[in-house]
Amino acid sequence: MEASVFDSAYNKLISQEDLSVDEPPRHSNQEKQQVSLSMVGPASTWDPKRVLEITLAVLAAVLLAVDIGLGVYYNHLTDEPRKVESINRELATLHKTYNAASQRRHESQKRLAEETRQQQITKWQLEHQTIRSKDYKKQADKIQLDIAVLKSHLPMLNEGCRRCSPGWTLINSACYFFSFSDRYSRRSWQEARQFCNKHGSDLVVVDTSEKQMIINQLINHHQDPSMSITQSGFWIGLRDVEEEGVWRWLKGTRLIEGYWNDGEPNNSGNENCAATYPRDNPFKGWNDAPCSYNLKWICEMPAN
Ligand code: MMA
Ligand code: CA
Repeated sequence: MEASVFDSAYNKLISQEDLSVDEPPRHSNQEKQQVSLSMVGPASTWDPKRVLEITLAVLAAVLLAVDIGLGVYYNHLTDEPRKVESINRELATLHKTYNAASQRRHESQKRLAEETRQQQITKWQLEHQTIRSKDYKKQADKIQLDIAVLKSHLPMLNEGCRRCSPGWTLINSACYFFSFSDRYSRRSWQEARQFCNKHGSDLVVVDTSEKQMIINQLINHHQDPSMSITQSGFWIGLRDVEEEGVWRWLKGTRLIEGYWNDGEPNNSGNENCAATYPRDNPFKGWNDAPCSYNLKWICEMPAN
């Protein structure tokens, strides 16, 4: 279209020339231009035809440049929607990619949170198990200790089973019977002695302080707090029946060292039989009591 604008301008010029010059058509176009220019201005050194030619050429070049420019601009304009479309498509793709990445990020975050939680639980579990294992270790140590103690008792138990009857206690190669159990009601000195004799033994002879200490310890341990002190004595094999104040063991040997309580023996009433009572001080365990009193008793026999 720019070309047509150019053509019309050119034709206008030509027609103007035609109006002003009426000459036969022996002139070329160049000649026509020169003629018209010579008629427009005063005489010049320039060839008017040539000037016109150059002017037209310049004009044509300018128009061509404008045309090209406009073409380029137009192309540019017509390109724009395509570019926009392509950008839109690219944008859509980017959007999709972004969304997908976002989704993956979100999922990763979720997994991370879950793993973090799992890790925390594992940590807590470990903590818990550590405490438990410490407890187990403590228990195991205690069991080990218990085993050691029980093992140390084993020879004694074996010896006890082997050398004393059930219910009898082995102390330094002798078997002792204490009528701790309620099955055995309290008895007089004589009845108590009969019980011992029936079991191949006799009332205990407490002829060493070691014996007195062990006996005191055992009867302290089995002491019935509800029982009055008068009833809490245990008959031993010691009497002063034959001669008042002369204390003899069962086989007649005289007492050398006694473990009497303060003020005893006092023969309060008629007290010819000796008993030992649970005391803090084992050396103050004995008292003389009436032989008819019902008390508990201790038998003794050599171990088998
Ligand atoms: C008291 C005390 C003794 C007496 C007995 C009799 C517990 O001791 O008086 O001398 O022989 O009682 O049970
Ligand atoms: Ca007494």
